[in-house]
Amino acid sequence: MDPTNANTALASAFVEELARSGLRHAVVSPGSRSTPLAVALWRAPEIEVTVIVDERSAAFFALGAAQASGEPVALLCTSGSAVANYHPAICEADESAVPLLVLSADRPPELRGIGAGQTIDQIKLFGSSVRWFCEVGTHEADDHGLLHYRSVACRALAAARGETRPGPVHLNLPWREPLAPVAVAGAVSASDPLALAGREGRPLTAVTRVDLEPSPFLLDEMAAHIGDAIAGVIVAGRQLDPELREPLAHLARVSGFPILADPTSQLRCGPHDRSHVVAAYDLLLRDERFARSVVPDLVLRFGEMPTSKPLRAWLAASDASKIVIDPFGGWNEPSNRASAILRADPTELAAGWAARLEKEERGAPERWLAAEMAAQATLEEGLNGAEAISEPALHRALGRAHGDGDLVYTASSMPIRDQEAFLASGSADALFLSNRGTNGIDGLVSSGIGAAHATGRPTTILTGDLGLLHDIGGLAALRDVSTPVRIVVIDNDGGGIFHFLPQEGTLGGEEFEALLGTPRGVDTAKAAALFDLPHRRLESLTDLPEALAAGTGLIEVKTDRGTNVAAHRRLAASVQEALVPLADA
Ligand SMILES: Cc1ncc(C[n+]2csc(CCOP(=O)(O)OP(=O)(O)O)c2C)c(N)n1
Ligand SMILES: [Mg+2]
Repeated sequence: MDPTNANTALASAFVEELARSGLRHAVVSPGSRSTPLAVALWRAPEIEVTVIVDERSAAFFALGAAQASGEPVALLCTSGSAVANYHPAICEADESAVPLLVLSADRPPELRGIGAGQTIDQIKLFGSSVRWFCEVGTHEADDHGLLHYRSVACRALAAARGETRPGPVHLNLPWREPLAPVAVAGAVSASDPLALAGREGRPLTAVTRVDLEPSPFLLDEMAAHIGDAIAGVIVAGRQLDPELREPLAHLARVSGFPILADPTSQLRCGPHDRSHVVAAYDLLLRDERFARSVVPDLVLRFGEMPTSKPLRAWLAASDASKIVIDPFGGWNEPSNRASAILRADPTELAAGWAARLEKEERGAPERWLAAEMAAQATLEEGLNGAEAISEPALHRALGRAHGDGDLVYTASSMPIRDQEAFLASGSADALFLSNRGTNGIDGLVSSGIGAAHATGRPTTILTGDLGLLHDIGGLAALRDVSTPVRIVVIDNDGGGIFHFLPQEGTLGGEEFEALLGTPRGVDTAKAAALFDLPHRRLESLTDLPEALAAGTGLIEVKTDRGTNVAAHRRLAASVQEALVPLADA
């Protein structure tokens, strides 16, 4: 505790508790009102501080760091509109259950609402997006005040880590002058040792986690259902825990269920047994005959609902019993058709069910696996070695280029959809992340850089050109990051995704381009130059491994919005053709 004055005492006691509760990373934006906390964070040896000027980018950087590490990251900014810039990332953290601790400095109550400057109403600014809001208040550095700050720090981190759902927490902290650490004699009047120093080496109040171990009843009951199913499937959507791979692969093997694995489930790629992984489900389920031939009677979904529209429609159309495994207490069920949501640890469920079913191991899901093989062979033939760079071919090539330990952060819009449709299953032990809570195209550059920084993993960010433009200032954070961060800019000069929508046909070409296509002619080379970053333009997909190996920089990949839709349709049609012999068999 720093007794220089009341503010330093309260701020340092607060930060002491954060550090003792396990906080290791804070992202701070410059400002005066936040000085007591900024200095306390900066001086805490356990906490690494990253300084980012733009609060919107800072919040996305923290979001990426927290998502990739699974640990809460603190954000600190000054009062006023600065705080409001956190809002998009807070929405994403809420929807994606990412632990963030948002600390907004504020003016004290007597300076609010009177035109005192740089003051807005910060109370509950983020509405229902935060797990907990607390107006921490103004306090003396007495026993009561110091214990309050210590206690709020412990509680805030526990709430961010999840009780039971992780997410953002907002603490509003007003400070009176002096904001700088100037000495004020007699400012600390506390005498209780607990208020003055807390507990040596551990938090004032340690908080245990909610136990998610499944009951034997749940394991027995569901194992029986799984054993009874004749056409079950496992849907693996976005989730971050690589520990789920082995037990889920085991469950697939003994149950004879395929795993329809979104890349961000971490199940599509990795060193685990991928014998039951179906990567091409999006293309396969576009074929109505195939979709009808694999109507499921039981669906076990781990992680979020994948993006694929054909998958969603196929699931909605079936009468299967749909079981959602969602440990976090959210309502992760956009179809409104689930028959149960199981609140238990996913790895323990998968392992427990697999163990119970082991004795009656079933045959492999031949129809699915044959279709997967046919689809992958068709994609390989159509895309591997393709002369021209196309968006599907790029994702195929990226799949071959990702290495063990890599982190891949993929933008909403077409990159995440193409990755889902075209990335083949492979052995690379990479971590696939995205901001699919709100599907925003904002903050992607910052999120990816934050994730790289927090994990030290070589990182590949996949973004569209408008995605880059949206968070171009996020590139500034690269100056403090030593890990390689390759930013692949899929440059189709505008919003390629909109060409897949009915608006493309119903609006006139000019209107479509003005309102949706929105070509902005962003010159990736000049963007790189502004931040003094290496830039290279990819002329052939065979150069991709070399471009990635070159380390931090922007890799520009030019594609064409105009021909992209037709290329997608051609690939889907050739996959359907490849399925014809299977249907006849
Ligand atoms: C913050 C935010 N603003 C607007 C949108 C709507 N939107 C979805 S995709 C898209 C275009 C993205 O273009 P680009 O990043 O170049 O990717 P492409 O579609 O070309 O793959 C827009 C504006 C959004 N999802 N998020
Ligand atoms: Mg684009």
